[in-house]
Amino acid sequence: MGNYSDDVSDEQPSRRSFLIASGAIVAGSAALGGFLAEVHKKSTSAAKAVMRKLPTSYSSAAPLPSDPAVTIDGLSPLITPTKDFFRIDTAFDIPNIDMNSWKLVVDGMVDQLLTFTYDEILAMPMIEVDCTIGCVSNEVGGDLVGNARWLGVKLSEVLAKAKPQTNADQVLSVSSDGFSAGFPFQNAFDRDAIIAVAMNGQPLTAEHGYPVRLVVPGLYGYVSATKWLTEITITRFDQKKGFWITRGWSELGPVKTESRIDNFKQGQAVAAQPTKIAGVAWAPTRGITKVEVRIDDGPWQSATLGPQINADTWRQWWIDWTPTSGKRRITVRATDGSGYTQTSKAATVEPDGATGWHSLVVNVT
Ligand SMILES: Nc1nc2c(c(=O)[nH]1)N[C@H]1C(S)=C(S)[C@@H](COP(=O)(O)O)O[C@H]1N2
Ligand SMILES: [Mo]
Repeated sequence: MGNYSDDVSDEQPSRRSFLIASGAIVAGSAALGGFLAEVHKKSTSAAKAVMRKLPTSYSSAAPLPSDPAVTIDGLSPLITPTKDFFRIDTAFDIPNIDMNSWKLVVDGMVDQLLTFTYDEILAMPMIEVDCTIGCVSNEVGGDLVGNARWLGVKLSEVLAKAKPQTNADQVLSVSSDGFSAGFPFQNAFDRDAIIAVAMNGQPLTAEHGYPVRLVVPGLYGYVSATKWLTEITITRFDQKKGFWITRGWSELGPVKTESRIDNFKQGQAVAAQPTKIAGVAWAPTRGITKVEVRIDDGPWQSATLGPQINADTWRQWWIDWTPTSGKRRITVRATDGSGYTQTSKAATVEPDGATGWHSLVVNVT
């Protein structure tokens, strides 16, 4: 069993964040379809969160292994600090939630309609889930992905209480600001999907969905990770569609197998002396079994793999490298637990996630 501090501050998010407006969920400089509006803004209207005490008794995840990033410069940490965790949503202003009236409703094709207050949710049995979540708009090599330790109520237990009807095939989650995301009904039961109340040992920040959000391992955020959650509707794909589905994105959003070079940037100057190439790879629900690195058109070399917390989390990797002078291309590819190796074939983020190898050229002098 784990423990949380009772003394939770109500610090407000103030860092610059990615905010995405009408059109396409894409961050970075790439515009998609010509109707992208990307906004960087300072959050000012975050809910003055009513920070309740988190449960002190729950089913803990295993202790975290020691983090190789401590000794490898530029490698992503095993757990992404909340302040560094990417943010993607359609909200110009973080919903200002009145905790006196906030409720979570489970409705739709259920025999038993359910309603929960925040305190009622906090009183339910909870599990800790280590899980990498990612955005479908993440370009190859991009940073719209992060790994966190979440705490929440098992979605399967809540849904079971609602007595879903057998012809339902979709769980559609809705937020206080009208965003919605739907995924196959069975995915509420075949993985550790949770109604999350905490991230990295603290109540969710306003930016990341306070008071509660969904976390569903293996599914992109746009079909699953609803923040500022207010309603879970049991329905059918042929009856209701999530926010992005009517805007050209794929109905199903399983996270693709990805790998990324963390410690070198395109065009970077590199000294011709022994160093390491390092990064992360992820294939939530399948896990990472192999990462290979290639210099120029040389042979693929197996990288050392860092600890795998579980199959839902990313895995760090690194390999020794003694660069020789000139322009050197570094390429990485990962293989997941199903035996699938990332394809070299490049696909755009729309409609269901980018493919291709992360590859960049550095200038060795
Ligand atoms: N209410 C709400 N929840 C949302 C979204 C949104 O626009 N509104 N975007 C989703 C998308 S596309 C992603 S990738 C994740 C990102 O979660 P994060 O901002 O906590 O990293 O949130 C999901 N949940
Ligand atoms: Mo996303």
